[in-house]
Amino acid sequence: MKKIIIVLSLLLSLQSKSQKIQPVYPVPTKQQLVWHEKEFYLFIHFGPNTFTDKEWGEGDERPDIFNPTQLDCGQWARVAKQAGAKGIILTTKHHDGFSLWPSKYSTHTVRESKWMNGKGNVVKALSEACKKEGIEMGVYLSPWDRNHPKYGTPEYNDIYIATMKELIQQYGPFFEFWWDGANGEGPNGKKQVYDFRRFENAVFKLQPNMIIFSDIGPSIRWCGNEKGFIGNTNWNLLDTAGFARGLGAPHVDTLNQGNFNGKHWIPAEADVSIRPGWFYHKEEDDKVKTPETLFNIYLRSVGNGGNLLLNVPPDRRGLFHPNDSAALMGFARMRAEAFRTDLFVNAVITTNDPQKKNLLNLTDKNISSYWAAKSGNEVQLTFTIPGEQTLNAVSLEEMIDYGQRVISFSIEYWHKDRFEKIFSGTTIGRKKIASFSTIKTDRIRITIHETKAPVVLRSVGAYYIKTMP
Ligand code: FUL
Repeated sequence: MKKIIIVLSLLLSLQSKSQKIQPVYPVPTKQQLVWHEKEFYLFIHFGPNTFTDKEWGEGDERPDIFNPTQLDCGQWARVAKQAGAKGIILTTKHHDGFSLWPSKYSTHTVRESKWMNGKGNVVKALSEACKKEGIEMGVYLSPWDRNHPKYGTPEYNDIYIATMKELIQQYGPFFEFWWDGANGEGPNGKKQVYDFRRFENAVFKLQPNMIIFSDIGPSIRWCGNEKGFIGNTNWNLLDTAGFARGLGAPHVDTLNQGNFNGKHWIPAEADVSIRPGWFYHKEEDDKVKTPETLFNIYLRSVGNGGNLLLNVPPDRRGLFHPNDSAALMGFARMRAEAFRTDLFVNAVITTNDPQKKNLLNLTDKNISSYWAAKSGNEVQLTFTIPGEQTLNAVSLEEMIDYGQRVISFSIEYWHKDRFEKIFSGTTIGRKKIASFSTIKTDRIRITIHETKAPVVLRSVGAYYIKTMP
């Protein structure tokens, strides 16, 4: 059996190679491709602000105020796993400079607090909990530090690098490293000139497969807002020439949509909090986003080809509040129900393209098989399903290994005696979930109007989402 599988996959790869797909550059790195498949993971903001009710601490908070009564990183990781999140990114140090592990390079850490008699270590506990649950961990380490006495001097850059090293070596590997864009004054009123080039080299040297987030990459970019909305048009490409991390980024609309002809593959990540604030505040207990709101965010982030980083802040006990956990579970149920039944699974697929082979790769649920058109624009794919079905969403995925190609497409459905348009779209990218008003039909036609090169699609599905926002 094993041999047959090996021969078959060899044949498949030979077949696809014989089609000689010319990549459209830039293309994602292997690491970025792995990142794209994660889709959804959690963010955790936790620290002195949780206890002072602030969003941005001043840096002069007494370490003793950090005193969770029932901290359990196991709960965070279990809930994340049950919610379908692929990992957790923790604010190991926010702008107030307090480190959630006993860093050698700071005197403002859990070690200086009374919590667990100064023996506690949140970073270590979370890294063990994530391993136990089989999810990944990432870290947010704020470059802006309102506590460190060296902040605002060139020496701080060395300290920041040493701190990253300490984190990665002791608690890594991490799937993602998060550089926040905020850059204000330190305790002495000075601002820091960050040496991001050195930071980047240091991280990649320590862990070459790391994904680094900042407003403009190098690996992934900010989506330009904190609402969780990535542009309906979303190019995974970005031009960064003339911009510098920490000193200025392209306009937020550009970050939201990418650059059509961008020089680098820097896809968008949508960071958003489940509550109005990033940190826990009791008075926001009844302002937790509903599963419906979260699902809408999912459609506008993952459904627009990026990843969703959803913040869930633990409370003063050091646990997720029941309202947040309930919303996460509701959100997971909605996703499971929405995408349980793919109405295209048994569809007969036809095309006007000369490439009539491999069409079933579009519905085989195998992300490494694909269908590559031979001709360029106005390529049509018609999906005929056995009997009429009710549906309101079509999901499309490009094989982005070969670059992002589709510029515009539309979806039509067979109504009475002809095709009628139900959706007009622009980019597809890694995933596009096109949603529209509910229709009944036995035929859907997708037309790729404009592409940079013949389209390469790996998946097309159709769904009826009962709770469409
Ligand atoms: C911003 C920060 O200033 C917020 O406090 C939060 O950490 C958010 C994710 O990024 O830039």
